Amino acid sequence: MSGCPVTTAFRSASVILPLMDETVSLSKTVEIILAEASDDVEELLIVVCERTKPESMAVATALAQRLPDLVLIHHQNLPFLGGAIREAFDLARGSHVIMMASDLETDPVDVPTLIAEAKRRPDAIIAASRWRRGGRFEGYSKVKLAANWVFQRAFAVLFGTVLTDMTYGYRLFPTKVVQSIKWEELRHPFLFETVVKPLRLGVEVVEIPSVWKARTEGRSSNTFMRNFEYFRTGVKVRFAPRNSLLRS
Ligand SMILES: Nc1nc2c(ncn2[C@@H]2O[C@H](COP(=O)(O)OP(=O)(O)OP(=O)(O)O)[C@@H](O)[C@H]2O)c(=O)[nH]1
Ligand SMILES: [Mg+2]
Repeated sequence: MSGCPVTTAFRSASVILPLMDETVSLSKTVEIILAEASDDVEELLIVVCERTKPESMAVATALAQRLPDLVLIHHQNLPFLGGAIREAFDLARGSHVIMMASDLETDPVDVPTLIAEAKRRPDAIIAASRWRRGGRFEGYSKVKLAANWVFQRAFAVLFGTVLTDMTYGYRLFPTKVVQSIKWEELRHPFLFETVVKPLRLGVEVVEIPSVWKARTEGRSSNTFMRNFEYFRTGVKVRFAPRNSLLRS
């Protein structure tokens, strides 16, 4: 029904960690993932670009030296956050991929829960939600919170889904699903594209609650005005012919 290849079992997860200006946050993210889920992790794909800070690069290099079988540093060719994740999708060797950040806003403590759920539902996308009971936002501005809620409700209706959080860049996907879809976004709206395209293709999406905490290190690479680009992405995908969403 979905037009995407089927995944019948969870084997391992490739964890994608895009990196710009994080140091301690990256180390902590890796430490927590390895303490909580190392048996299920295939690889940690740290994606860097020419704007990645030298001190962040140094932390990534040290991790790759300490964990040569696990950590891979990829220098992206496509620009921006979407470009970083799209290239990591194609590199992933695990049966599943986890899209998250290295700024601790996507709480790494939830990685084992994403994986446990994927073991029960290997063909589904497991999405972290800040709006589900048990999840929340800490340190998010009131204006952004209200705009986020209205956006979530409007696009849930437009896509006929009960999902509560379609813009959070913290999800686990079957690798075959992300490698079969034609991705277009390069900037932050990619985080939304990665749920709406699978939804249109009939892929099941399951949510788990998650707590988002504003980063204490580095800065967001997104701007408030860019959030309006998410509308264009949503409307375009909603009315695109299904077969145009897949790679040929
Ligand atoms: N390699 C790479 N990493 C990036 C790029 N842009 C952002 N990142 C990293 O991706 C993660 C998420 O980026 P943020 O800018 O914090 O995005 P966000 O928290 O989803 O967005 P807001 O909530 O709107 O601030 C962070 O760990 C960033 O360092 C990029 O162009 N290339
Ligand atoms: Mg962030």
